[in-house]
Amino acid sequence: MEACSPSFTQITREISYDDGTPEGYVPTGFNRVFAVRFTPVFECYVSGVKMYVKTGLYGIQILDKNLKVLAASGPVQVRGTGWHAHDFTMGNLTFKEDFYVAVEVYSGKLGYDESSESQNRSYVNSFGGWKPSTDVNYMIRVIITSVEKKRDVSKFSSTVGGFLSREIKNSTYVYGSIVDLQLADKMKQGLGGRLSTRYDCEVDDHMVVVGGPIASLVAQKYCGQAGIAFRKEGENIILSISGMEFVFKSGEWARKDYSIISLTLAEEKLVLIVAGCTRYGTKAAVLYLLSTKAGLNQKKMVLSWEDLNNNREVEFKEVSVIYGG
Ligand SMILES: [Ca+2]
Ligand SMILES: [Ca+2]
Repeated sequence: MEACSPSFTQITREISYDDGTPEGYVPTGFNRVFAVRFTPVFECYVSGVKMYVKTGLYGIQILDKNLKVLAASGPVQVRGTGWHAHDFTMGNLTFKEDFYVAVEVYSGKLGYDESSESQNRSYVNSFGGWKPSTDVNYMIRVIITSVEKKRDVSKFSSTVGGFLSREIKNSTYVYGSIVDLQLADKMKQGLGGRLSTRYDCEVDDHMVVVGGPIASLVAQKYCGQAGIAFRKEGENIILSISGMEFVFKSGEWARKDYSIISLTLAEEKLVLIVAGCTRYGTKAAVLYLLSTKAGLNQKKMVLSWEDLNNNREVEFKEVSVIYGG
């Protein structure tokens, strides 16, 4: 299970297996194709190819791990000796496993590196068959760009009920205290999903944030984005949302509480906040979701709990919705 993965950003990297200086050049011949096998360090597409060549005419090919040609470009006219970079954007071809970049020499010469240890990644195709070139590293490099994790946010649920019947199964529960962890576990057992492995830990998945911002920085961040605030005033805690305020009075500990259930879209994921002013309110919201499940067509709701039977326990029948929007 993944936890605390950083927010995703696109990365571009050059992969090279030579030391940058040529010790020689492959001889010009008929239909000679030279290839280097690349191992991507992350799922990527190819965005550019570099080759160390002399003046001449060259073709470039991208091949899969079985040396089947997937794409080709050229011929390209190159002038002068040195590294020549070519844009080679193929956003539709992505690689997780080894692939090859081949340079076809129509005229001119491709450099090879002998002064660094052979990486056993160089191959030559002569007269129709690929053979390893064990002693050299052909001077071909590739520029890769990580595959961006674009999600289609238009297909996400827009109501709490939709989220409970769909995305919650692929969500991670985030919590800031042991009490909230126990409630998150209860929700998980009833509604699906997985628990974060660590306290107060941001994830890239859809999230269910259990508990309020007083115990959790993650809750603080997403409450802020959803326009929800829990603030302390003396011993009291004030929940404010959509211009309304609900006051938990410290004298009503384990007797009364208010809580929020709120679904928001943030950074290409859904975040369901389930939080009370105290642990009792959080439990009230969890019980409400477990009992009501699908059918909730709101985005945000304020719940009120009152310990009607005076047992200092939260029961579903003691929970009521006082605002929904
Ligand atoms: Ca060298
Ligand atoms: Ca009770």
